[in-house]
This record gives sequence, structure tokens and C-alpha cells, in this order.
Amino acid sequence: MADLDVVVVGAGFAGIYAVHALRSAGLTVRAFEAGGGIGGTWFWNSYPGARCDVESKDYSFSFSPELEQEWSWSERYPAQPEILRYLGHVADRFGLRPHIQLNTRVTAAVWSEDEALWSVTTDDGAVVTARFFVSAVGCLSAYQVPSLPGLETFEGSWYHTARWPAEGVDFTGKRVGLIGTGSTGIQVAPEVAAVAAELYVFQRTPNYAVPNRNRPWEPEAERAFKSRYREYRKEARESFLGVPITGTGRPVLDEPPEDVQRTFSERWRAGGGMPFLGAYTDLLVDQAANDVIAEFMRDRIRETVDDPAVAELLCPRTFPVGSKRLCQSDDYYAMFNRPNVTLVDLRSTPLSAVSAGGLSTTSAFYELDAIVFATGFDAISGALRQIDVRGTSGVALADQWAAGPRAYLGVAAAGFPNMFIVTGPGSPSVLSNMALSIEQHVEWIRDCIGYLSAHGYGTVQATSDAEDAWMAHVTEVAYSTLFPKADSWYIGANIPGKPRVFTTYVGGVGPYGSKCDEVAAAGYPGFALGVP
Ligand code: N01
Repeated sequence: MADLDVVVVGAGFAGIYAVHALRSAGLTVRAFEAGGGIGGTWFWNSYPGARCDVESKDYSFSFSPELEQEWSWSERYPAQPEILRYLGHVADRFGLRPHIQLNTRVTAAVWSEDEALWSVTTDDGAVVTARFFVSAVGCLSAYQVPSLPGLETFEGSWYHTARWPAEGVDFTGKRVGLIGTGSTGIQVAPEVAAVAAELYVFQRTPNYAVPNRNRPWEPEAERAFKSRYREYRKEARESFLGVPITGTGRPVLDEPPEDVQRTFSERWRAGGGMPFLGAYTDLLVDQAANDVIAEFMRDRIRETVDDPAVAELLCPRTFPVGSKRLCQSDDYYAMFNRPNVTLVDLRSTPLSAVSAGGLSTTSAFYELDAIVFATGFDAISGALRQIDVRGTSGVALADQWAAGPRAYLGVAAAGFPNMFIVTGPGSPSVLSNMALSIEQHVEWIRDCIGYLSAHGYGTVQATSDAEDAWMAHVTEVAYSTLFPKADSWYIGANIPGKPRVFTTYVGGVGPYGSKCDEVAAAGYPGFALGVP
């Protein structure tokens, strides 16, 4: 007899909702969270400037119409402290905290075939057993610090943005080096530049950023919007990205150039990546179409940055727009006009070493008081691979995923009975509105467990054939787009030695949800169901 029905790993958006949904279904649940607070990504990434690039009205739970009505977001794009407050409110409102054990890292999870249960070990040495094991570890949790020779000799302070000190960092008057110009680096840079004596931005690959045009959510607009929230949520679930977007519905290459400029300019003025990239139907599938939006964006960089040489270095050229996460910032490019900001091009002069006083490239030495690493994550599979997960016959998940992470419908790995992965490899996850995708997955998992009980089954596991077929479909859809052209974390290219496999489903949130619903309605074809 297991101690619990379900062990959940993680207490971010996914873990919080899993605890609520599974408990509401009558199951006994405990979540383990490595952090000292709930919030996951939004607990750890408390660096200055951290803000979601999905609008607050979308990036929030939809499961409770009351919650939806009573919570008021202050801004169009929510900042990290507000999201953390929101998640705290959800945990309190639904009485979830007693079921979440903080400061506890799951180190191993082993399936026992004889007993049909998972034994889950935590870093305090405790072992708990459960019928089901639900990973809610998140797609962007295993952070990466590059191995720079001499880092241990640095006499200043260094930080990774995904482990930001809760008390904050005062960079006033400091000489700061920032490594990394992805979504995170682009957010943190202007905040540091505003107070630091000097900011050196060490750029390996320039990135595309669209304006946020962030603004307060005025009470009147909020009231009007909330009067049709339910309808809007339904549209979101059926949409392509988990956010209803209105595009022109036409290919950019069929449009007169002046119409294209007008459309892009309007969307640029309105702000936000999704409506901008969703303006035309061919932008993410046709390189020639993508070249049009890329040149529009490079023109905006050139007109913003005063020094033409710096502007050219900031112009991305090596990957299609949108094939890496489109960054959002109102201040990033203009920041390079400040006298205390220097762009260092690592393509022509790579980093060579860190020493007591600062950072060296192959051509210069930069004296620094602090280094900020915004160098990203071992995404999608990294956090789960850090746990010693063993399925049927003791097979390690890390070995099974040696050629790349995989899961049937992005939720269940073959050979790992009664284990579910919220927004796992093969689901729309990071290329969708995560809040919505998390809800969809958790509800599907809850219903699957409910089906097993109702029909006298005790175990469920994806078959290898179903997993193979699904991942082949995921790959086929991905390779009909421009996504695989980028050396991105989506494809594992940012981690030395990681297999280059594109595992996010880009066939659309709506179609994906329908497929999951069909599988459930048909009695779970592609899964082997077993009696206890
Ligand atoms: O990480 P990244 P991130 N030497 O992997 C550079 C989400 N997010 O934390 O491109 C020098 O994108 C690396 O350079 P290169 C969002 O989904 C969302 O910024 O590999 N540089 C790159 O510039 C996002 O996509 C929000 O050449 C090194 C950077 O570090 C995801 O999180 C905000 C290096 C890493 O960029 C990850 O974003 C923040 C080295 N050795 C994050 N190693 C919003 O919602 C790496 N780099 C707005």
C-alpha cells in the first residue's frame, strides 16, 4: 500500500495546479519543492527586470472563474514580484501550502513492478511511496554557468540570473559584466545599466527584440475584458499558441511592400512578440518571408542605436526571427546609447579567462566588480534528468533519453508506468502560453487517473510504438518550419554534447488539445492499461 496517491515534483505553476487539481479529485498528494518558496521559475528568477512576455490576462490560471475575477493584474505584462504574489495567493486561497514541502529536492524515483508504486527519495534521506509520480519540474529550471577558466579566482561577485539573491543586488557605482543576450540578458541589462558605473555586455549572438509597450491595466479596460473572460479562455484553448492572436491571414510574400511595412509598423507600435510574429502566415515556414520581417527588425535597431558600428553588431543575421524565443524589451537597444554601456563582440574576440580582477577576451581585459551570467538552461529535459528516475526493469530515464527526450503526447514516457510529465518533451510547452498548457496537461493527467480508478485499472504506460509515432510526428511538424535552423535551446544546441533534437510540438495548442482529448475519449489508445 503506497503512502500517497501522487507525488508531485516542483511547486511552480505546474506543481501548484497539480496539487490543487489532483486533491480536488479526491487523491492524496504531496509536492516536493527544492526552493525555499513556491513559484518555480518565478521564485528563482528574481533578477531585476524579470517580467513575463505573455500578457497577464493570458498568463494566469483559468480553472477558477472566481479567482479570475477577484485577482487584479496591475500591468499588461506581469513583473516577477507580481507573478510570485499571484501564485502565493492561489496557494493560500485553495489551501495548498500544507501539501507542498519546501526546501526538499527529489533525488530519485524508482518504480517497483511488484508493488506497482513509485519510491521517491528526497535529499533529506526520506523515502515516500506513491501510486503516481508527476513531474512538474519545469522546462527551464536546470540553469547553466559556462565553464570559464579562472572563475573561482574572481574576487568580485558573480551571479546567475536563475539563482538571484532574494535580497537583491546593489550594482550602484559598480563595473558589471553581463554574459548572455537571450530573453533574460535583454531584460536585466537596462536595469543594471541604469545604476552601474559601467556595464559591459558580452555578446556571442545578437538577438531580436520587439517592444513590450508595457502599461498599467486600467480598471475600466479590466472590467470590460473580464466580462467575457470565460469566452476568451475558450478561444485561447482553441488557438495556436494558447493566446488568441489575430493575424492578417495572408502570406507576407503576397503582400505589396508598403502594406507589409504598415502592418509591421502598427504591430511594432502596439508591442508584443506574438501579434508581431503572427502577422503573416508564412513568417515561420518560409525563409524568404522571414527575411522580410528580419530586415524590418534590423532597420528598427539601426534607427534606435546612435553608433552605426554598434547597431550593426546588434543586428542578428544567423537565425530566422522567431526560431529562437523572440525577446521583448522597451529599453534594450536604446541602452547602448548610454555612455556607461559597452558592447563586446565575442564572435570576433571570444572570452578567454576570468582572473581576480575581471574578464579577458582574446583582445582585451575588462576590470569588473561583478559578473552576471544570463546564460540559460539545460532546457526541457535537464531538470528531470537530474533526478535518478528508474522505470520498468530499472531502466534509467537519463539513458532512455540519451538520444534526446521523448514522450507520448508529451506527457508519458514508454517504460515509466504511472509517471506523467507536465509539459514534457513532445508537447507545445515552451512554444505556447505555459500557464494554459500546464492546465491542459494537469487536467488530462487528473482525468486519466480518474479513468483508471473508474475502470478498475491500476497502471498506465505509454507504448513504445505510440511514443515513436508521436515523436516522429513532432519532428515532421518541426521540420516543416524554420525552428530547427537556429542553434537554440529548443534543439539542445546550447549544451555541449546534448543531442540536437527538436522536441517541442509546434502543430498548435488547439489541435494538440483535441488530439489529447480524442485519446482520452477513446479509452487511451497508445497506452497499456494494467490491473493492480
Ligand atoms: O537563456 P538563452 P535565457 N559564452 O539560452 C549566451 C524564457 N524567458 O535565460 O546565443 C558567451 O535564451 C547565449 O549565447 P548564444 C524564454 O523562453 C522568458 O535568456 O548561445 N555567451 C545567449 O545569448 C527564453 O528563451 C522571459 O551564442 C554564452 C544567452 O547566453 C528562455 O527563458 C524572460 C555562453 C542564453 O540565452 C531562456 O532565456 C527570460 C558562453 N559560454 C527568460 N553560454 C520572458 O518571459 C551561453 N551564452 C520575457
